[in-house]
Order: sequence, then structure tokens, then C-alpha cells
Amino acid sequence: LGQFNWEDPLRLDEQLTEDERMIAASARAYAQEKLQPRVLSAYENEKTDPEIFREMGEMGLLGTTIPEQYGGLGAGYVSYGLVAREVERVDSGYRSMMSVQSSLVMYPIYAYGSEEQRQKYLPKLSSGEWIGCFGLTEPDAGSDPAGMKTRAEKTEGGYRLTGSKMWISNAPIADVFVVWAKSEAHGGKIRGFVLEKGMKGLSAPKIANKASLRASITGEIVMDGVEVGDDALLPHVEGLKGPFGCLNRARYGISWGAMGAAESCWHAARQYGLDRKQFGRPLANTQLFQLKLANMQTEITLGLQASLRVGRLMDDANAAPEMISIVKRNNCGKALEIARHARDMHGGNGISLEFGVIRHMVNLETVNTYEGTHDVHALILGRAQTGLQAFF
Ligand code: TGC
Ligand code: FAD
Repeated sequence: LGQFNWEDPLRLDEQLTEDERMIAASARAYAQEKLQPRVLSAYENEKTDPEIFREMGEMGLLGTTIPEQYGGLGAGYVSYGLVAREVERVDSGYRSMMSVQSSLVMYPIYAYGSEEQRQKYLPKLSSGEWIGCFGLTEPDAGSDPAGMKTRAEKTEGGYRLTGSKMWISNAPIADVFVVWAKSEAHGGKIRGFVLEKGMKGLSAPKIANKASLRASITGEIVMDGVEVGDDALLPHVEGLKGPFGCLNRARYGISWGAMGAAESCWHAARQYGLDRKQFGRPLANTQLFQLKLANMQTEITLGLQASLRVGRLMDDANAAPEMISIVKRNNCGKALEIARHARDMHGGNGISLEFGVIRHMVNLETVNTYEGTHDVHALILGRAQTGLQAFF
């Protein structure tokens, strides 16, 4: 008979390669030793330390899937997912910083950029010397990015960008801005542009007083007639499939990350139940407590296994976007539910930031919303099985 390890019931670990195990172990060591000790203060004070990008870069955690010639790690999507899981075990905000840089900034420059753009930006983004952000969402275009108003007008030798982006991770501290705009010169099609901090007319004010994801800075991007050269255009993609190609990768990473946050809540609830006695026995010695732990263990195990499957298909360039919708939607929704239960199982202590579970719970509200809300992914899956478009 096989062994049963309660922490890894279906033995995910033995399905990984030696390299993947090593990358996960080094991400875990970094996250636990360097991020865990500062998360409480970062969250309480709503402070993002830009130094974290440099540290992550040094550890090879930025651009995991980007080839080594551009400073990346040249590893696969399973490795990228494992990194997301370890970083989000500490905090969804830290994972957000990492995944925006890797999937939403480095990936489009690598996949859609010119060789000059790759050489100019990728090494500095992978070392963390430069911080990147991704501007798709606008005040009036969230779930429906096709409704964006930002436009690029052709000028002699370049473009003039006008518009504003909302809810943009990393924006106030970003050096590099990948933004999406409707380009008049391309028949109104959506095109990607790479802007740089300091350009005239470009600003990125911070959005303050977030109750969620407080360790990750968020801002607007305001483009007031920003003039760029022709070389700012990402030449190799047009239409919504540009930003969606990036989102496929980030959403997949989030499916692992959310499970990392859920594991943290599950382990905390189990330990709390073993330590805390009421009615003369440990809380973990009650049926209701064990039922909740069994549910957490089951959902996390199935969620991780599903992400691993999608990751293997991504490494074979054989994953469909709908598969990613399944794991993004399921894992975020389940993680949020697990965090809410873990909060409840901690009783009054559960509302204290000292115990971590309420921070994960509140963070996961964002994770469930960004990169396609839980319901938007349901509509993507509904359309794929009925052939009927229910967005409008
Ligand atoms: P639709 O007609 O479905 O598609 C338009 C074009 O895009 C192509 N496409 C995709 N391509 C690649 N991968 C995908 N997943 C794709 N989905 C669609 C499609 O083939 C088509 O191409 P073409 O050549 O025929 O024109 O578009 P729609 O306008 O009906 O879209 C509907 C919907 C709801 C699916 C879509 O707009 C959507 O997913 N909305 C959610 C928006 C979203 O996810 N925003 C994320 C913003 S970034 C963010 O949140 C970062 S947080 C990061 C962090 O901090 O970690
Ligand atoms: P809306 O689209 O207005 O949705 C509101 C509600 O209506 C949701 O419940 C939604 O499910 C529902 N809904 C929408 N359409 C339909 C429909 N057709 N049928 C049924 N229900 C529907 N964006 C970026 O571009 N870059 C970033 O880096 C980034 N970082 C973010 C960081 C944070 C902390 C947050 C909170 C958001 C971030 N976002 C970013 C934006 C994020 O992707 C959007 O918030 C998200 O896509 C939802 O858009 P919205 O907020 O406009 O909500």
C-alpha cells in the first residue's frame, strides 16, 4: 500500500522534475526567510518595498519562462506556477508584483516585441532593476476591455497616446509601462506600446486606502498626449489577443498562487485546532472542525493537480484558454472559501492580522476579481459549451 502524506495527499511532489523541485525549494526559502518577516508591516502600512523586485531578480524569480539569453530562467510553466504558489503562500500582493513583471510585462515584450525592445528591456526587468506594469483596465472598461477609450494617434515618426488606466499593479513605482490603446493608424485595432517613466504627459498616481492587497502598490496611469517614437509600438501583435495572450499566462500562475494562499490558511487552521482547547478537548477533536479540514485538503489537492495538468499542457504549447479559465476560476473561488472558513475556525483571533488568515481572505477578494472575475470566467466557459455569447 502507498504512503499517505496529509500535506501532499496525491503526491504532487513526486510528479515534478528534479529542476522543478529545486526551483520550488529556492522560491520557498526566499519567500519564508525574506518575505514572511516583512509582510505584516507592509500590509499594515500599505508599503511596497521596490527592493523586493531586486531580490526576486537575484533569486531568478522574475521571467521564469523567458529564455536565458534575455536574463530569464528558461524554465517551464510548471516551474512558474510553483514559484507563484510559494510567493502567494506568504501574500497575494507579493505574488501580484512577481506575476505582473513576469507574465504581463516581460512576456509581451518577449513575444510581441522587436529584437531591440527585447534587448533593451528584458535583462533589466529580469534583474528587477526596472519595475514594470501592465495597463489594460480603464475606469469605464474592466470586464469589457474592448470598450477602452485610450487612443494612439499617429504623428510624424511616432504616436501620441491619450487616456487613462485604472487599478494598475506596480504603476506608481514602475519604470516600464506596457499599455494597450486603440490605434487610429491600424484601423482602430488595439495595439501595445511600451512607455517609460518620465515621459512628458505620463503620470501614475497611487490609489490609496485599499483594504485588500495592501502589500502591492496599485495606481492609475494617466496619459495626457504622451509622445513616443515608432519604436514604442509592440510590432508583432494586434487586437485583443495581444493582452489576452499575456493574461493566459498570468491567470494560469494565479491558479497556483491562490492555492498557495489557501494552503497557508488550511495549515494555520489545522494547527490552531490542535492547539486550542474548548469544552475540554482540542477544537480539532470535533467533527465539524475535521469536516472543514477535510474539505480544505480535498479542494487544494484537486486544485493543485488541475493546475499541474494545465501547466504540463502549457509546456507542450497545447493548453486552451478555457482550461485556464477553469483553474483560475475554481482555484480563486475555492481559496477564498477556504480562507473564510479558516478565519471562522480561528474564532476572535481570526480577525487579528497577527494570525494571517484574514489578510489572505481579504487579499483573495482581489485575486477572485482581477484577471477576469469569477463570473466572467463562468461566461467564458458557458460560451465554450453552448456556443452562445452571454456577455451582452
Ligand atoms: P472575444 O470576442 O472573446 O475575443 C476577442 C479577440 O481576442 C481573442 N481572445 C483570446 N486570445 C488569446 N487568449 C485568450 N484567452 C483569448 N480570449 C479572447 C479572440 O480569439 C479574439 O481574437 P480575434 O483575432 O478573433 O479578434 O472578446 P470579447 O470582447 O467578447 O471578450 C469577452 C471577455 C469577457 C472574455 C474578455 O473581455 C475578458 O476576459 N474579460 C476580462 C478582462 C480581464 O481579464 N482583465 C484583466 C486586466 S489585467 C489584470 O487584472 C492584472 S492583475 C495582475 C496582478 O496584479 O497579478
Ligand atoms: P466590472 O467589469 O465593472 O464588474 C463588476 C461586476 O459585474 C463583477 O461582479 C463582474 O463579474 C460583473 N459583470 C461584468 N460583466 C458582466 C456580464 N457581462 N454579465 C454578468 N456579470 C458581469 N487591471 C490591469 O489592467 N492591470 C493591472 O495590473 C491590474 N491590477 C489590479 C489590481 C487590483 C488590486 C485590482 C482590484 C484590480 C486590478 N486590475 C488590473 C483590474 C481588474 O482586472 C478589474 O478590476 C477586473 O477585470 C474587473 O473589472 P471592473 O473592476 O471594472 O469590474
